[in-house]
Amino acid sequence: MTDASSTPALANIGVVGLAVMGSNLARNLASREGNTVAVYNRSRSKTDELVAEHPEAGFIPAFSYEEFAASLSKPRTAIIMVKAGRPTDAVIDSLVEVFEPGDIIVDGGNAYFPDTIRREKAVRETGINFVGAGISGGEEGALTGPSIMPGGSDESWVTLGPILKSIAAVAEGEPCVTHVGHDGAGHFVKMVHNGIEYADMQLIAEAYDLIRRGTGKTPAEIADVFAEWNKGELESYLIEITAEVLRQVDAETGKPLVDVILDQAGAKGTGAWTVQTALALGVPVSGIAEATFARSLSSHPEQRAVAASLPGPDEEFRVDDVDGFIEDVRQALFASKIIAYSQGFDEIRAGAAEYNWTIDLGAVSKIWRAGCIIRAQFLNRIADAYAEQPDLPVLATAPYFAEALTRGQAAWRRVVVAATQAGIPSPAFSSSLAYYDGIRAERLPAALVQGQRDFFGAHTYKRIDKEGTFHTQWSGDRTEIEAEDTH
Ligand code: NBP
Repeated sequence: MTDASSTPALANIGVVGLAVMGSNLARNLASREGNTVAVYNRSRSKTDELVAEHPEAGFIPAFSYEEFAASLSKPRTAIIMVKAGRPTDAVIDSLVEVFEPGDIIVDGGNAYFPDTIRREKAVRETGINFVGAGISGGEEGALTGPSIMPGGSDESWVTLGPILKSIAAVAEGEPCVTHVGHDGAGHFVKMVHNGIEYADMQLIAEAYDLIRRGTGKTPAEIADVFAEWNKGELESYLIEITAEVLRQVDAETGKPLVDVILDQAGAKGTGAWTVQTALALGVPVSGIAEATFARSLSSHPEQRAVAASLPGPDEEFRVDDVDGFIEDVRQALFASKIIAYSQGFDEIRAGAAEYNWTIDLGAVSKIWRAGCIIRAQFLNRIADAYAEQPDLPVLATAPYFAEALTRGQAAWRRVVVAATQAGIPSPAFSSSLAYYDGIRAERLPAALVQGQRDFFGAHTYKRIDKEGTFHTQWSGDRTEIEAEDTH
């Protein structure tokens, strides 16, 4: 007979790294039925604090990697929540020492997906499963329910799936987690999520700027506009918090807070990763790129100070029809948002093809409906579009989005024209419109670019009227020859 009191309880899940994200995730895990959570942190004080402050969680504290491994039931499953980069590698190396084949190591930090591919490959050789999981929703999401994007093997998903489902946000009864794909797929999708977030935020900021400068409305009045928009097709967390930010008054000066915040936007790098990856994959994510560049432009005060002397339009920008202009901006925002998401999903599709991942784009849109920063009703329409046609080549052409673009394109053009004439920068609005016009164009001036390339580099071209690859002998008699396409 076993004496239960002398058998130490084992945890079904462990968390390594108990700074704000890890401790909140550990508390979230402990609050769900069926979970017992082992916790470990490099410096003991964080572990002691967490355990003392949350006796209700029933944490099993560990003070060495050996103790941590011994406190976990098999297959051992541990989520790492430490600083991305070297600290993550250090923790993985330590866990590999004490774990056994079949155990599961999850990196829940913000890793760059090529690192995750590398780590998965190395850890797999030991027989241990390695899962890179994108976790979105910040501190609050970690505690109450994030959107989770795990990669890794099918085997690890069997054990990990129910645990992650127990802590994820819930949208319309469905947990916001899915097995995105193998090795780095989860962190790849999380990266693109963040890129889309950059575009969404920049588009909202441009809408605010145009309304403010075109109508003279105060930030608090514009907050009302956003609150109203949040009742319609633009309904989303980002629109909701925008209204809150615009309504906020600075206690010290009595001014709108937005007017006393320095206009230099920061970035932690995931937008840049999304754009760099898109460039490598040859996917035009112009909305995300412009949003990322807009943050960079804002953050060069020394350049902005000297460039401030350059001229703009002479006349002050004021619209006659305030309500009509605001509705135009709303339509332009929705149309540009459709393009940003369409481009983001295009990148995920291209990434899946490049790295041999099977990614269900509809499932990805569904797990973004709650818990993460870009959560919105709109994502249901994306899920519908991929349910209808899983191999949809351009998301923006799905019936719901095509109808919205048809309805909104005239307003979108008016807004971009007005912004251009008024000298108000709207890089995300205008680049999204340029993408829209580019992708729908029957014929592009790319033909001329091919001619130029053939002229200076003999890069060859194809013809519209016959098969084959051709080169014109530009320096000689300018005859065309059929060429081997070796460039
Ligand atoms: P931090 O990113 O600030 O990392 C601090 C943690 O890393 C501490 O537990 C620290 O231990 C541990 N650590 C370091 Br630093 N070097 C270590 C090493 N060599 N070995 C073992 N542990 C080490 O924590 P955070 O802000 O809670 O973020 C955790 C992860 O979550 C990061 O990857 C971050 O990018 C990501 N994150 C995501 C979101 C989101 O919204 N999804 C938000 C914020 C953060 P110590 O106490 O001994 O120094």
